[in-house]
Amino acid sequence: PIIESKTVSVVSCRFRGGQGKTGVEDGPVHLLEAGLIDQVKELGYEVRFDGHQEFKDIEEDFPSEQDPDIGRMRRPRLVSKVCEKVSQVVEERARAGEIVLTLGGDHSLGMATIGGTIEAHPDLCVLWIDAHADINTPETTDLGWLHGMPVSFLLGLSQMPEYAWTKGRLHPSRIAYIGLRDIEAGEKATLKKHGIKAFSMHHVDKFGITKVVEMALDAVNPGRDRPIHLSFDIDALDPSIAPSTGTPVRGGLTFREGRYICEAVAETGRLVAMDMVEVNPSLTDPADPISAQRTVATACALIRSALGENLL
Ligand code: HAR
Ligand code: MN
Ligand code: MN
Ligand code: MN
Repeated sequence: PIIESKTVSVVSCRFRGGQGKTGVEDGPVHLLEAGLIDQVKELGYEVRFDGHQEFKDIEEDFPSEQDPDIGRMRRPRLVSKVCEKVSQVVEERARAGEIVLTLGGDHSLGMATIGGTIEAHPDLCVLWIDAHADINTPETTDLGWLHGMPVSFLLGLSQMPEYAWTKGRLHPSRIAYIGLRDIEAGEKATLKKHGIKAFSMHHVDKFGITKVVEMALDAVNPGRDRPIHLSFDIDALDPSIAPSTGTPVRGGLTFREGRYICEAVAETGRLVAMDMVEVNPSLTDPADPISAQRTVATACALIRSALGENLL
């Protein structure tokens, strides 16, 4: 493979506490059942997978009644504790020089994965592929779910004692979005205020995916020499290809556009970490009995692309 590291470290996070729907904790199980590990080995990597991450203790310590809302934030302590743990695991594996592949679980995990990766790779840049900006703060969040907020913690825009471990080390100039189409007013203001590069579906239509990826990389990684963390929320894709997800939004990326983004990252040879999140196999359309299978297959294909499949 083009990517330097020979080892992909799979961090499976069966966690749903950052949002309200059951089933997203089964995402990793279905990805593994679909043969993801063999698919990655097939590409020439060693794979390190030593079982699912264990959150039982934390979940017992913070059942809903012992984890009251803070402001509008729901299950704030549970999410913080789980993410702190995941962050330490990701950091350790990134420091070992492995490509860290985190399987979610919901996207609150993004604060953990990127928070961990940036400790090992301080000059990190991030591509956040999503229908949503996930940059709400405790002040701007409407529903209070943490999966809509991780970027604000990564950038240090949200600070609270319960989240003291989040160091806010990511500079706003080091993250770019692709795929946005469901952004709240408060989030839009935050993006503008900090000059964050955000490419919505409008930009994908206007410029094409090739140009959009080039502009995104030019913004966060002009010399193509910085390590890249690719945080992929499956809901960035159109619901016709990835229907089994908690907050689908019409008018998303096509299968090829999604794969193109991943291939372009692989081509840089600088991928150090990837997240695949918000796959919820329990959300199936009765009129479309293979919706979960299709979503899982799409997620596997995106991962293979980011690891260099089909690059000549
Ligand atoms: N913006 C909304 C919120 O903050 C919705 C976030 C939604 N879902 C995700 N994240 N899957 O990308 O609650
Ligand atoms: Mn199942
Ligand atoms: Mn997301
Ligand atoms: Mn999303």
